[in-house]
Amino acid sequence: MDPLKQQFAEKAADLRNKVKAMLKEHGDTVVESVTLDQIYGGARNIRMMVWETSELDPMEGIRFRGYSITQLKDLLPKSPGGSEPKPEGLFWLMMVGEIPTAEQVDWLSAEWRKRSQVPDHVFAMLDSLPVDTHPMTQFIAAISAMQTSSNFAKRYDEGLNKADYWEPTYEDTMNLLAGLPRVAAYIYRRSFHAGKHIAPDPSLDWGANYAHMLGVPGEEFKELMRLYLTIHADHEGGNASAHTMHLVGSTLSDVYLSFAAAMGALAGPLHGLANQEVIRWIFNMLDELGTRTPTDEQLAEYVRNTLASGQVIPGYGHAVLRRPDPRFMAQKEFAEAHIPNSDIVRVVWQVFEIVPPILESLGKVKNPWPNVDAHSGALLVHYGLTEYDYYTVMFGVSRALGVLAATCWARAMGLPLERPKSITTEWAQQFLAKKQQQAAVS
Ligand code: CMX
Repeated sequence: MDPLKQQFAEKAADLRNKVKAMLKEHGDTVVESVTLDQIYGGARNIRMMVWETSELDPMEGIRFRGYSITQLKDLLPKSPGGSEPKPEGLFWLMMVGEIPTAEQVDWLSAEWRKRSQVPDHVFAMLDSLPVDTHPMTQFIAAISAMQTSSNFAKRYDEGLNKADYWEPTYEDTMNLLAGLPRVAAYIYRRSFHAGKHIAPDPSLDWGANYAHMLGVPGEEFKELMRLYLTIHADHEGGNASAHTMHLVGSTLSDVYLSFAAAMGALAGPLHGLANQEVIRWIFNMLDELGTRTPTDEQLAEYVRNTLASGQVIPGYGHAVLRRPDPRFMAQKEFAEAHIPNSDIVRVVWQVFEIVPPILESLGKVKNPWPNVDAHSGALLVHYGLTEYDYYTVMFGVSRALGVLAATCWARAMGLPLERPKSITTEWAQQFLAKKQQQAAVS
């Protein structure tokens, strides 16, 4: 058994036993009650699922296995001479709960390199799609086409013991992660570079090799990719892509099909697609104003016009966070260190000054601060990756790390089919009427 799989198996067995004992003693403990506002309001804040790999605090932001992004930037292994964490390290941490050594991360890079072969039919299928098909549609189709390699689907067909579900899920996870940068880069090159593909470089780590296959030169962009792929990886279980992965995976659909479904959720403009919307919105604004360096007044007026036309300001607001997103701040720090004079980056920082007070003044926006998507596009544009329809695919490559690690945990813990209860409005009305009657009697 490989070293990561071995550690995972041991930790999973331990947690399974602990959870069993906890539920035996405390299974009927009430955690919290639920209001009608929450039921009608998108289930905000209802604790209703288990997600071991990360936890989101409204004020502090994301913690992966207890570690903040700032801590991870310090603690996770980096490439020689580099200062950004390698995403392989974060995957290891999410899988076993421990910061890996540089050797363990090198092992993982090599293991993914070894498994990175993608079946030819995936590329043939992509080539059969119109070249202007949205990159996320291509990505979802390609992930589904990769499903022909699923170990889990094959083993389940042959009759798989429940206790062993995690094992082929782990194998599928490793294979899918290994092949994903290749597929994602292929989509980029066929969509925007006349199908001139770039072969993988076996000397590079996972993030750097993705940067290389995209065709963006330079060590600085490779560093950006390592950071980007690390910070977008996971945001606890309730966000739309993670929750979709969890829900679909809970039917014992394999990780290829559940990840394809998760990417359908990421492709929505209120979720991951916001990263393309942000930069589109900024460029539309600059084009309309006829300048690359708008004044604060011009920018504020454009923001007010966007709101007046019934649209959201993309990249701002969050369902859980109530402070500037640490993932935004990590990208800002990268830009401050490497490209402080980039025009487009400066516009993003100016938007960061102007938008929050305007959103706050509406009196209804719970979080006026930027989220992860507010900064990423400007960094990519600066390094020459200007085709913003592609950006959500990059988010998806990163998100795979978290949702696949979490699915390994769900399989190992034997989490059951997810099936929450829905209500009708008639039920709500009758429920309220009954409550009023009871109150009148007492
Ligand atoms: N611009 C304008 N209005 C906004 C807003 C924004 N950025 N963020 C929230 N609001 C509005 C909501 O539309 C809602 O208005 P109505 O009551 O008229 O429907 C009101 O403020 C209250 O919303 P909320 O409770 O603050 O936010 P939600 O939890 O409902 O929604 C989110 C969260 C992210 C969908 C929302 O903030 C939004 O649409 N932001 C812009 C899109 C975006 O950046 N999405 C990416 C999020 C990160 C990610 O998943 O990648």
